[in-house]
Amino acid sequence: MKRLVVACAVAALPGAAAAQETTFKLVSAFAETATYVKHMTPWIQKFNAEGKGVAQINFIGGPKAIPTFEVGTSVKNGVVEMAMTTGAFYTNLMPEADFLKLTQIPVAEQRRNGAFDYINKVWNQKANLQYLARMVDETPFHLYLTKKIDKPDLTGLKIRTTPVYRDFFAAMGASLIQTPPGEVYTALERGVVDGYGWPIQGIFDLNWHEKTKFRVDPGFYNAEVSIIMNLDTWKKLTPAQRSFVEKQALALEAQNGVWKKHNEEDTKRQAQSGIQTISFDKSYMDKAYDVAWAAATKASHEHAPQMRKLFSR
Ligand code: 173
Repeated sequence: MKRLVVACAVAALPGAAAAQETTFKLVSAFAETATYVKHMTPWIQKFNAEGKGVAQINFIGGPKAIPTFEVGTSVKNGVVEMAMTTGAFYTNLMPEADFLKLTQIPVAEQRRNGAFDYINKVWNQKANLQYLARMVDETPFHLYLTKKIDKPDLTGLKIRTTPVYRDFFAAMGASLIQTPPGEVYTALERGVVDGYGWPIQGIFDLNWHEKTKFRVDPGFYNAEVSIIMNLDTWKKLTPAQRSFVEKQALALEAQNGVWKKHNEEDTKRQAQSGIQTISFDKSYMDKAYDVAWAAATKASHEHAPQMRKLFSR
């Protein structure tokens, strides 16, 4: 009997230590060479340096570890505890995921006006996710083409899409082909697509500029890339771990000012690499929002109207 008690006490020790420090496996839905990963890496280093004895992040890798469109499900099910991804990649869990592209106010303001809490209410209920930090913000999407157009009409063109652009490009008459980012280059190279949607920043990451001839202006929506966590993992954290994670989440968001610089640099670099711009008027952008909110309202009567109120200027 005495022996057994001793054994239990010893066995309890590593358990107690583990409750102090927890490790989250994190995957990226974007390739490891992406600017988004480069932006996140120093954040993880700082997280781990400051989180000794509290919480650590173990970066597993990009889409080679978990395919882009399966990342959301993997976090929902707890296969990994965390991910860097965008809502368009996990609409299989809930249509609302893709509504984050429609935010017209920066994340700091979303935290003040209740949008952030609303997102978390939906993310918790519908996808077993905790929405932790938005790390790409105030960055428009654009349509990129290999062929010239002289009006906003994509009839006869095959365009690479994700849920972000689907309804807008379809409304302009495009034939749509959905691919993860990792397949865009090959699709362009083989002529499978005549263009693609992507933010203003990042087309150089996977050499798409080599195959791109035109960018259509203005941009539309607001590219969202965020850190999400499995909700069970979140609930199990001690108060100290939770406040540490929240502090790090805010620190990551505080760096969102860099996107303005990245966006300006990439705009210049696109021009330097010979990409011409095709410019349409503001009605092009207005149509992008109208089409997206109409689709959102259809997909979620429950949440789209309130999200629209909280996300709009
Ligand atoms: O893959 C995409 O075009 C996409 O949906 C996206 C979303 C946010 C940032 C970058 C790309």
